Amino acid sequence: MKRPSHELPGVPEWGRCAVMGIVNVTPDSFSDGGRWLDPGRAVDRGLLLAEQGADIVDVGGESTRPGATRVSEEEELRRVLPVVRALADRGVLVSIDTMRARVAETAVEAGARIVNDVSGGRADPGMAHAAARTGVPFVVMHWRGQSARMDELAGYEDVVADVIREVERQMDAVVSAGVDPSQVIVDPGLGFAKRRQDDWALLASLEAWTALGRPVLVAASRKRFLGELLADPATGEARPAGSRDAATAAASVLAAARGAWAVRVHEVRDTADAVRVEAAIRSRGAAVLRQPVTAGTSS
Ligand code: PMM
Repeated sequence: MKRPSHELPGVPEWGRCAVMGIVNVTPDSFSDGGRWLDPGRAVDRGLLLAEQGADIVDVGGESTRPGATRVSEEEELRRVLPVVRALADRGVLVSIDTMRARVAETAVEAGARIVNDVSGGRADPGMAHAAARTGVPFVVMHWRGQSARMDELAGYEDVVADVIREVERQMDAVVSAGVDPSQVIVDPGLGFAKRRQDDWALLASLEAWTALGRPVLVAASRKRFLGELLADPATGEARPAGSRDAATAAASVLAAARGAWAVRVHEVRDTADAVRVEAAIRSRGAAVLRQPVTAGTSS
């Protein structure tokens, strides 16, 4: 399958699936809550992810795990701004993961170059206008409601058709608010108001997503459906979040092979290697053969 190519202003075209590394500056995210709450540690983490092959570092200050309660805007700003500024100053391409217009705009002023809104502009009525003013690419993720009640909202007749229809409606809404259509990135929102079978069906339907003609972001990393797949056969207990990275890399590289523009992951190294392997296979080694080869090295 030929890889769709997309020009997003201010964002390079890597010629392969991009890798977005996650820095959650939160005490309560589902798999890494509290680890990067200190701004200095969060910046170091972002720099490490970039060194390991992240093309983009996604900085978020509010957990969206099922059942999470919201933080204040002031607190969210306090968490993310120093981290966005420091990473951007060091040349990292930063996306800001927020549902709030003011956080998005302030983060772009501080150097963020993509706005990643898990609500696709639905949570804050000012978001689409703010995203339009910033002029940076805007992620429209499929979303039905706040995390505190999103599990109740998971009901579909045909999950792929329903989710795509709802995302298309939201794309129209943000474009009506002034977002340039060429700046829209779409995301099926794995785990957000989805049952596990919904997540698998969405991952199996990436062709329908790329057919929207927009870059597709896929964020399977460490999510519940992977933990349930890998449940302990003896106890039935889901695999803990921190032990889902091999499954994440597998899901991510398969998404890459089916045309995902980017994959969003907590641990970057394996996925960064895997998307390079995928690109090398797709190009029959052309990308690799352009690199200098040292004679006699076969191991
Ligand atoms: N998932 C989470 C947070 N941000 N952004 C996008 N675009 N897509 C997602 O699926 C997504 C996201 C929740 O995961 P985390 O709490 O581990 O970051």
